[in-house]
Amino acid sequence: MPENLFIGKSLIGKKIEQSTRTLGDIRFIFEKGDQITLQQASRIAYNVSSYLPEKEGTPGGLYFGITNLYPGLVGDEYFMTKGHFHANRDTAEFYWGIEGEGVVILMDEQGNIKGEKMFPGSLHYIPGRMAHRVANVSDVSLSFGACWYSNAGHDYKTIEQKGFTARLKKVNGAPQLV
Ligand code: PAN
Ligand code: ZN
Repeated sequence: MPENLFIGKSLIGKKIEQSTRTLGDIRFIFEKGDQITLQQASRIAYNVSSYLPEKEGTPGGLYFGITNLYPGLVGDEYFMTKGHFHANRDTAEFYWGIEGEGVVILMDEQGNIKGEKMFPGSLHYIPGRMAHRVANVSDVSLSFGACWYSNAGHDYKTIEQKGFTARLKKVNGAPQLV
């Protein structure tokens, strides 16, 4: 038997690491993040179950994770992940949709931005040098898989400072990058 199992949207095993982001942790990514109340701030926005079989930084090793992103809006912006560039800009990643519907937002270092619809079975190749984040545009939770290099590293700072060049908003009931 393998040490870990990947069943539906759950990653089960001995060495699975869990991390959680509350709305309060990620308030800065939203245009109207300062309107998040104390009560809302403790709500979980997403959690990530990861299998990290190599030491962080190992060249060529792989990591595997499942993100579960809850539905909701902050103002007219959908709940989304923080988003990042890989610190090691040359490293690519795969995302794939498992449950729910969302949008993968990809932005290059020049700020050119595009969205790809995510749904069960969708596969998204994220080339190196592309910042990536996912927004949940459905009213159920969105689960997606990810596979990235153990020497990718996460550069959250660039996004914290500059943000993405467009926001995924609910406009007349439908998602739109504005
Ligand atoms: C993913 C992300 C995960 C959470 O595993 O880390 O979806 O998003 P943030 O890291 O932007 O909060 C990944 O892209 N790893 O490289
Ligand atoms: Zn990544």
